[in-house]
Amino acid sequence: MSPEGRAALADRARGVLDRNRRGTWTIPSKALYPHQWLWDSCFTAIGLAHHDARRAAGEIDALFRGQWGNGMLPHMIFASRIKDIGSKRIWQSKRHAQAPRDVETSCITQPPLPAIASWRVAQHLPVDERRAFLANAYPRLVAYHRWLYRERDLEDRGLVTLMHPWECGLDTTPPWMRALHEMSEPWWVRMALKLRLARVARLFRRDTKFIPAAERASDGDGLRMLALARHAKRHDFELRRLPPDESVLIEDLAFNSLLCVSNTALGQIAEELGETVDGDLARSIDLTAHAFDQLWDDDSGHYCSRNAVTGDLLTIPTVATFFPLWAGVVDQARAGRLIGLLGNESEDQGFWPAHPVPSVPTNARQFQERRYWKGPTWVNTNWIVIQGLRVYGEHAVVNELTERTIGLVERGGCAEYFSALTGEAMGAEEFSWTAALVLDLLATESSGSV
Ligand code: 9WN
Repeated sequence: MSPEGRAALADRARGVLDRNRRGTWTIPSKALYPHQWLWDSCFTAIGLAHHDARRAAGEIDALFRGQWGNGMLPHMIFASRIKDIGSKRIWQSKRHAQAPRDVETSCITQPPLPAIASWRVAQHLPVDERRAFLANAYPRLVAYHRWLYRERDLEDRGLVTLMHPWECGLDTTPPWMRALHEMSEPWWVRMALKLRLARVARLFRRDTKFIPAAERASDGDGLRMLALARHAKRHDFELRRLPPDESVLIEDLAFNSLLCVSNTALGQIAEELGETVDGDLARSIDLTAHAFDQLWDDDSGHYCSRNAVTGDLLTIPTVATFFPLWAGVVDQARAGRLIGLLGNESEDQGFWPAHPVPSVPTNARQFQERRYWKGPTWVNTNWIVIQGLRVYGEHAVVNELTERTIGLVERGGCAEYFSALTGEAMGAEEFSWTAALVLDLLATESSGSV
């Protein structure tokens, strides 16, 4: 792409982030996602940092509005002026003593990117502002990481357990959806599915009002996710209270990989501030760095999520298999197997179709070209894969994947996701993390620091 083409794309991306701005924070997209989401805001801040570091810092500070007294950062903070009663009713956060009083939030979390985003944003701030920003963020980040280990790693395995697929960010990813199918369903879900009433339930869904139903969670998956949220609510969203045999409890690969990267960022922030991460938190962080061995399936040559109750690996392949690379915890032999799945030379093209990297490999039985997290290519997951390839010095694949990702957005706009087969743009339009991460890719590429 020519320098003019790049500048024009950066302008378009900045335009999306400006239109999606809501005061101190940014919505993921106008019609479909009018609130603040945890990992979306982190991606947004990472991209914004190149152009407006103060706004990027404000984006992260705005996330702390939602922090619970126990340290949890919720996956959503609701915009006060938008009704969205259906969605708020799932949570009713103000019933919880630990929840903030002045904003409504969800009661579960999302991939723990805030320490990573804080560290990256800080690099772009003037020295005095940088220190003040990090000094404010640090205790909040420590409280969040402590909450993750205290409340979600009950057996000190170094792996955090999730109670709902909305926590993993890749919501309808096949391993989670299979686990959800295996759970016994409440009578109303069974009845709705049997009588094909799920279509009626669609009338109450927000997403299918804006996006074709074939590109979103299926009716069955949608109902089961709703039922699981209600189940978690009955147990106050507390892992220690959830009955293991009636719940879906997963040590999620994507989440734990990002936690591992985030732990490193937390350490960097501590060092800059002259602080030390110690005690239980330091011990847990060390356990996490060594826990990925348990998530490796040698037969398939993939990393997997694990059922936290049975210990079974969930072996359906997904893009998350590449995430541990970013954490730098993969030995050379395994890294070689994983990286061998990417690039023009790869023998197995499932993860390298015309528009890589699909959320599920195209040759897997579970691959669905158009459906949300069951096949399409997403810019945020490509960006994560690129970070991992950089750690392992794979410059050729980094450049190739960066070019292809930028190309998808140049042709299709800042869409939520893209067909891995045709590159067609799908999902929400003007999607913030697509815009922000393309800005980051363009900036990193032009600085030559691949
Ligand atoms: C539920 C906002 C969020 C993303 C998630 C994505 C989707 C929400 C939804 O949108 O999830 O949290 O309504 O489906 O799966 O990763 O953070 O963009």
